[in-house]
Amino acid sequence: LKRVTEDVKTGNEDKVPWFPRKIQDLDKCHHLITTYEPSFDHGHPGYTDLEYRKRRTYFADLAYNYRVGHTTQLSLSRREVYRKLRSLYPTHACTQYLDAFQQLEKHCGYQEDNIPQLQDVSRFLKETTGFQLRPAAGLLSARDFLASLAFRVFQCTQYIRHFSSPTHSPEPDCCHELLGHVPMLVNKEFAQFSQDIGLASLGSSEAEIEKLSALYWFTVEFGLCKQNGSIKAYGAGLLSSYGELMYALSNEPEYKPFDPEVTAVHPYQDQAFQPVYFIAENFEDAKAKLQNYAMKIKKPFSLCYDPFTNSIEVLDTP
Ligand code: TIH
Ligand code: FE2
Repeated sequence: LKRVTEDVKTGNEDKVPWFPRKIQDLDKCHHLITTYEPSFDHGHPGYTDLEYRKRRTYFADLAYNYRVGHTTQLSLSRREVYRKLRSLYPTHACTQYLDAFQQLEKHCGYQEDNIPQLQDVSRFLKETTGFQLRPAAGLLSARDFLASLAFRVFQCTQYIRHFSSPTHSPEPDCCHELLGHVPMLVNKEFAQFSQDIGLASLGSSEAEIEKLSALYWFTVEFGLCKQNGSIKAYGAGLLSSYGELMYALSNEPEYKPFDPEVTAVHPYQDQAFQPVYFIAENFEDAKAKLQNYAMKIKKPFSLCYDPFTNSIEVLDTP
C-alpha cells in the first residue's frame, strides 16, 4: 500500500466524487434537500403558518453561516414531547438507550423544562464516544450527511416540530436529534457502527450512497433489535416519535431480519410510519455484517481514519 498525499490519484480520476478529508472540509458539506420543508411541502403541518416558517428561515440562516469552532444554541423539545416519550422508553427502548438517557438527565440537563445547549450536549458526547454535534440548516444531502459521520460529526437540525403534530414529525427536528440520536451516540458500539456507515460512503458512487442511505435508514433511524427475548427500539426516528414508537412494537407492521444485502435495496419513505422494520440480533452482529458489506463496495483506493488528526488517509490499492 502506498500513501497518496495529494488528491486521490487513480486511473480514472474524474469518476471519484469529491469527499472531505479533514474535519474542516465539512464546512463544504451543506447541500440541502428542501422537498419536505414547510415552505415547499403542502402536506407539512407548518405550511400555512407563516410565523413558523419565518422562524425556520432564521434557524436555517444561523446554521448555514456556522463554521467549525463556532458556538450556538439548541432548544429542547416541548414539555409534552419529552414527557410522553419518557414514559414509553422503559418498555420500548433498548437498554443502551436507557443507560444513556439516565446519564443525559444526570449530566446534560435533559429535563422537561430545560433547554440544553448544542454545545453542552456536544461536549458530553465528545467525552464519551468522541462524537460531536454541528448545526445543519435543514435536511442535508445523503452524501454530505453520511460523510460527516465518518468524522464522528453528527449534523443536527435546531428548529422544533410544529406544535400541531407533537407525536410525529415528517422531518427531523431538535426533539428528534436530542431524544432520538444523542442517547444512542453515547454508546461506544453504536458510535462505531455510525462512523462505519460514514466511512463506507466516502468517495462512493451515487448508487452506493443510495444503498448506504437505506441501510442508515433501517438501522440508525428505524432499527429494532432483540433483547432478552423481546424486541426493542434503537432507531432515532422511533425514539423521537411517540406515535411511531408505539406502532413499531405493536406487531402490526412487517418485521424482517437485518441483512445488509437485503436492507440496502429495500425502498423507504419518510412521510408516514414505516411499513417494515428490520431487526438486528445485537449491535455487535449488526456491526460485523455492515463491515462485511462495506468491504465489498468497489473503490479504486482504500481509506483509513486517523483518530489523532481526525483526518482520512487515502491508500492506493495495488
Ligand atoms: N418521524 C420522526 C419524529 O417524529 O421524530 C422524525 C424523522 C426522522 C427521520 C425522518 S423524519
Ligand atoms: Fe435522524
